[in-house]
Amino acid sequence: MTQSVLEHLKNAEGMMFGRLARAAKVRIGHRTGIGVTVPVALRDALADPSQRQLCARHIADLAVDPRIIAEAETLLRRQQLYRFASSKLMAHRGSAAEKVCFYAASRTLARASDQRRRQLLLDLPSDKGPLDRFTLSRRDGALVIPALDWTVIKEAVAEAKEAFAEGSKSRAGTKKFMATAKLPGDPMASKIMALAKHPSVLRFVGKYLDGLPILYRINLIKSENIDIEDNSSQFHHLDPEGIRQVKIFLLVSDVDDDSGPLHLLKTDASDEVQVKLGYRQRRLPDTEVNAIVGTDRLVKCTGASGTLAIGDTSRCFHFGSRPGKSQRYIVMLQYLTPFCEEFPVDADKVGGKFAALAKDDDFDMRLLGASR
Ligand SMILES: O=C(O)CCC(=O)C(=O)O
Ligand SMILES: [Fe+2]
Repeated sequence: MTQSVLEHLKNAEGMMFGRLARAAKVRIGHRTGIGVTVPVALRDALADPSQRQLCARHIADLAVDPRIIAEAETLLRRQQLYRFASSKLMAHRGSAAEKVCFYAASRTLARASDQRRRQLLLDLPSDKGPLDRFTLSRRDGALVIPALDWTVIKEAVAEAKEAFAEGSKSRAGTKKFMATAKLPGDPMASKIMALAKHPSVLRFVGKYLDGLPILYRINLIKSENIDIEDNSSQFHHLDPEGIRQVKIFLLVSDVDDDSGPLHLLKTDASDEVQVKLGYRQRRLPDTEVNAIVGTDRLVKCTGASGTLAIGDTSRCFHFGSRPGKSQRYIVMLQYLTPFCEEFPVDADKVGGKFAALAKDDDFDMRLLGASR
């Protein structure tokens, strides 16, 4: 056999082995004493001082409370991988420090995607839109932008009103106090999608998330505002998808004190609550939160139709849809980073509601989560 054929066979074998090994996770995983499989890539990365340094930089980037950073750095130094290697465990049971480690490790492992996403953000067409005038600050993580005189928003509101008029279906069994309506016909051609994908909106979200975000989900939500359901999002909570995300709530109807407005507790205050309670996923009564940080830094998301309420719902405690005199109609746009617990630490593909609809180009695939 010639040299090149041998080479070819060796490469093919290597690829095959890689694929098999990926399919049978255990073979490339390192099993810890408590039954969590840590990808070898992660174990190796954290054994390498330069990779650990990169992790530390990503942790610093998050600008979380110094007490959370200190705890995260200790976890990394001790390489207590089982504490943050499993995305499912992290999403539902992780502490702030563990989630910070998951994010930093995932971002370190996906360095190429990190760089590419930052570049794609810089390459966005520069057609400025009104959101270029605003910044979501890391200190607040919450912002209300009163109704702008912008066609893109007006058309999205009009489309949402039509969709709600066509009927909404109750999410029976799950959240009885909320119902959802469908995006019209071809979701990719909708006005709501045009808003969600507008360069000005992506730039705004991407500046906060450090790169082209993943547009993960769009929900048209009608809140009945009649009943209170125990242990629901009507009580203070953090969203489980990761340590950081951005949700944009477009108010379709006018929202005032009587229509169950969303309330967001700014990040600095929310961090204090997390530290004080050693918070892990659960719902908190107002009294517990108020006793720690009061209500000065609670942002009430009211406004006229067309208002944008924006929040990092993974960093900011929040609640909404409490009983009131009127119903609330909103469109929720959810943006994630590819380094959050919604996706395994070593995933190539990520996913999301629109992943299957992505065009065959790098930008669209990354934006819709078809690739990391
Ligand atoms: O405004 C609400 O009803 C709360 C919504 C919420 O918790 C969320 O979208 O994450
Ligand atoms: Fe939430």
